[in-house]
Amino acid sequence: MGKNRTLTSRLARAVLGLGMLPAAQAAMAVNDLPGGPAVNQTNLHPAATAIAAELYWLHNFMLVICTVIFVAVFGVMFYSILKHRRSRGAKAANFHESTAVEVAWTIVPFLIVIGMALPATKAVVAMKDTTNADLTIKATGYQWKWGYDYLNGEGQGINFLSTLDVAHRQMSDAGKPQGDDYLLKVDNPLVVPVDRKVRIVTTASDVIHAWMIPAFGVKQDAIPGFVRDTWFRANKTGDFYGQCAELCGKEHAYMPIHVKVLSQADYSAWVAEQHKKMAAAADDPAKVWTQADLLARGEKVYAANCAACHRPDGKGAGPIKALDGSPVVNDTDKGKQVAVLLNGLPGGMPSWKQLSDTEIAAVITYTKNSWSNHTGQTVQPAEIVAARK
Ligand code: HEC
Ligand SMILES: [Cu+2]
Repeated sequence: MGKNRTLTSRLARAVLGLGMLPAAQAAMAVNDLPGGPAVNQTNLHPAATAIAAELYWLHNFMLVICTVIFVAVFGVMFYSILKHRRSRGAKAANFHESTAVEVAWTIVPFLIVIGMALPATKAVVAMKDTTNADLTIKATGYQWKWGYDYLNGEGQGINFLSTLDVAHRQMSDAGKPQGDDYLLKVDNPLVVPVDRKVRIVTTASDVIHAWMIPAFGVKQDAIPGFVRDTWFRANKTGDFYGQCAELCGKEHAYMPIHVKVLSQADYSAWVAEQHKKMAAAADDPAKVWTQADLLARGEKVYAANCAACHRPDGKGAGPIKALDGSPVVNDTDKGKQVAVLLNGLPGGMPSWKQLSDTEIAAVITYTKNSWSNHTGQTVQPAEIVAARK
């Protein structure tokens, strides 16, 4: 046995020209990557969805049928060839127009095909049923990265690009692969909740790519100008990996897919964090806004924070001073109103310094250009930043 092994492995190495293999292997210990490829993996990935489990079962089922047919057909063939060879004086039997044989070789394959097609069709139909999804995410293939847009469900509005980790690209350039997730690590993984039906809508912006996660039993082409879809419902939390599965150019190997499956609570927390980040990014205080954009934003800020006291028409009531026609609001010195908003007033006007710079700039611009106020002035977030100091 031992001798056999060394012989075959030497043979394999000779055939593959990999005389250096043992040394290279010793240099970098690689382990299985949960949710990704395993060392010396020969079978399908362990399933993380019901569909993948079904595909795994179908694969084994077909393999068994094909093996049985293979053994039976070749068994009979070789037995006949050997047993009834001419040197032994065998005489060929004549089956010409044997109804029994013709019926048998029509019915038996028919039954086998039906027996394989029925469960396979059931699985394919289930794979194509993308209705009633809890979450819809658009995956866009780019040369060479993925873009994700959360279109529907919890997390709607989130979008980001998912690109191969730079360190991995450098390892590849240097020819020094390292780590179990080599060429599978991205900056922003796709995050989804466990036990929810996630519909992935695929498309591409340049050439054909394909979105594939083996553990989910999902592989769908992403075609420019077309929209395709697929779905999965992960039944366990964890990290799952795949790659672009359509040769899409010279960096095809560098656009991996990493899906992070979180518990519902963790997912909600992630969504809240993303929304906060997006709001902060949108409120970049260095951004210079057009007056129209400030007015539109300011109208919302006013309705949410000021209208309760100052009334939607800006007329105020009693001790709450009118903003419509207010000397402070209409003053050519914008700093006066900025100071009121940041510090409040003793007569019951609260300080609004908890609002973002953009929100304060927008609501001031709005009050300065609404109702009978026509100052034409705009206040940019940068002016609020300066006033806060
Ligand atoms: C809780 C009620 C309340 C809310 C909410 C409120 N204000 Fe006031 N605001 C007042 C009162 C009361 C005064 C008068 C205070 C004084 O004169 O001492 C005032 C005064 C002002 C003044 C000065 C007006 C002048 O002519 O002197 C401005 C400007 C102003 N508010 C803007 C805003 C804006 C913008 C918001 C929304 C971000 C807002 N206020 C929200 C109660 C409120
Ligand atoms: Cu691709």
